[in-house]
Amino acid sequence: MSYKEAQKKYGKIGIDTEKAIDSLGKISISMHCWQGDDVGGFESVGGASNGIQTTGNYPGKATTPQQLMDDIDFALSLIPGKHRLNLHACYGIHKDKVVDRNKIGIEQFKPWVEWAKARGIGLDFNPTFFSHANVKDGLTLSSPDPKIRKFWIDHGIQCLKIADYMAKELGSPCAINFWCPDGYKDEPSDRLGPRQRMADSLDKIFKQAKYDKKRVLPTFESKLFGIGVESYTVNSHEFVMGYAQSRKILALLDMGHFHLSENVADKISSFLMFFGKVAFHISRPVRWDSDHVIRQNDDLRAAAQEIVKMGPENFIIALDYFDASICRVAAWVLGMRNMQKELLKAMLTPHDKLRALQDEGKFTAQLVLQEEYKNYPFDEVWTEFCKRNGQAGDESWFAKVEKYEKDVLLAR
Ligand code: RNT
Ligand code: ZN
Repeated sequence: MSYKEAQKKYGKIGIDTEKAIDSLGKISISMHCWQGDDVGGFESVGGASNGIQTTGNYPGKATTPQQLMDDIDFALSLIPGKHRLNLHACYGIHKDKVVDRNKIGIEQFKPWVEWAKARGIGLDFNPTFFSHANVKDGLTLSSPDPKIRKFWIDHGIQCLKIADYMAKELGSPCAINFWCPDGYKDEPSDRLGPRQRMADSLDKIFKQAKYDKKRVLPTFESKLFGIGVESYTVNSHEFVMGYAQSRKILALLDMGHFHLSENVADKISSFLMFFGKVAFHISRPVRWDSDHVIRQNDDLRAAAQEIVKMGPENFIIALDYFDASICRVAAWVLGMRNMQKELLKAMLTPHDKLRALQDEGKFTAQLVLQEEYKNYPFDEVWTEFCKRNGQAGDESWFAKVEKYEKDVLLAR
């Protein structure tokens, strides 16, 4: 089938494929730098720890800022459209001596800002509350030790300054996400204390930090459990919802941070109603892991459908997964394209028509059409979108990654 024929077929169900292609081109996804080196960062060679874990030892990992920048550039060259980069504080670029987290500043992020400026792309940011000796007994901002709390409060304050600098320099709002691993492996005796200390520490950060609220968007991420913190996480879904709502910041939903049988997409409409904007970590949970490379599965489909129905402009869409067992560059490209594909599929679905069937109680027709529309000629529209963005719609990008792997990654 040609694009023209597909366009006609979609036209019959009231879908304008040109409009869909246009809208998809306007969506910038925040690509996570940390897929490039297994959440390693540039402070030490120790790798990810204290609440973050990767598995696998695939060769070719970026170990210097230049290598990571090269890999990101290469990945972006295979993804249609214009996107953003999501940086973590542990990716600061240090000169002779590593500046500790409570002292880092814009100096360590100038090279990234220059990199982004030269490419005309925006940056998002994250304080790094893990992979550090000051994660004491698994706790950061909720630690009973005031010295530990102070260290991490200072880190949060510095990071907000850095985010403000990024947003100002690049003329693009910067989302800064707070995720802390704080929690306990076994039944705690006190569930309230850590949460009170967490709220107090966060309040201190947001009160003391200097940043422009118009260009810096703080988001706060919840989690059900992690490996080693199976019994209690301080920043549970309820805690994060309550804190974010009362402090007028955004709550962030990570698709991998709920019970496996929970429908994360179902949460979006409530978030939108009460926060006005939804921050999202697109990920894929498998058993206990929350960070597999995203696939075009039902969960991603459902999330994309909600995003499109509620208006993509109301979302901060950031990817969050890390797989150290496969080619890291391929993982980036595949995940970004999968997200775009699901968004496009959602744009090619006649939601008004389906909504009317729901309201009229015509549930048989609703079910039948929801299923039949899944097999409409999406690929022709996707290929056209890619073509207009100078990309191939099929898997031919992978041969380029294989060549890059042979020439660049394996030569490291
Ligand atoms: C961890 C959270 C968090 C991290 C990143 C690296 O479970 O999902 O978002 O993945 O900050
Ligand atoms: Zn996340």
